[in-house]
Amino acid sequence: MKTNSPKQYSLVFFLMLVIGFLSLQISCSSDETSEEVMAVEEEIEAEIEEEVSEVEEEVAQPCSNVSDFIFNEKEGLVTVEFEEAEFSEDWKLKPDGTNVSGAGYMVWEGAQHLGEPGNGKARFMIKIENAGTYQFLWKSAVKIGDNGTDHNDTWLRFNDADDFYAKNGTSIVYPKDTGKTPNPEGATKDGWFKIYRSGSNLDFKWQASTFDNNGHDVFVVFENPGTYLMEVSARSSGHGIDKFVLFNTSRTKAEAIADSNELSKVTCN
Ligand SMILES: [Ca+2]
Repeated sequence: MKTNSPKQYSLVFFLMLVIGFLSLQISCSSDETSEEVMAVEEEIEAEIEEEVSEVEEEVAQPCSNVSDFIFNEKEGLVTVEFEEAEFSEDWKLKPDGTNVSGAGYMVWEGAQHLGEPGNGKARFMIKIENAGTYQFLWKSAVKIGDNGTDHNDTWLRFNDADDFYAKNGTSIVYPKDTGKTPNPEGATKDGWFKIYRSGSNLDFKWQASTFDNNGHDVFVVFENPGTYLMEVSARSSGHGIDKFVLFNTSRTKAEAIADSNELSKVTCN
């Protein structure tokens, strides 16, 4: 939350004194009509507002610690460079590749955790203004070997959202250990989905599926505006992740993954 600094308060107090003094001068002048007085007052108020907002910009501290970042949804879109989080040491930042954005991509180079989520965790705080159902997608690549079905997945969880599920047509599944059923085929545990990409083209592409051999799209429900936690944890080594988006189902996938989209505005926790 932004707080006003003593400098801001003293400036505002000073400006209030100025406007009070000027108002007094104006009201004492018998030559001015009341319309002119109001016009002058409005002008002074506008100048003060401008001055205050300039000071606010000046004193606003940029987020210096990546673990305090909050990514702000706007018009139904959340767009985040995956490397914009605090990662444990076995996640490596790689700047190579022509099909990536930002500082590069993150890839897990530690031991594989195929059945055990929660290792090598990274956290993203997401601030939602427009409540609703959002689809999740990330842009990822296979960076080890030449098989599109290995080294192609990472764990994902939204524990404090109102719902987290995957859907293919009329089939809806929930992560295991949430009390909700049915659950997908393949790895799922403690509220985590295994999120994979598939296909023989191993380069970065937008896909986030769960449920083995029956790709279900991944959705999160935020029933109220607020700040929510997205967690990622390591599964396959060699799975490189560049960027992710969450998009309100009122928006299209094409709109969500457009390269021209601005990154979500970052505020501090
Ligand atoms: Ca990136």
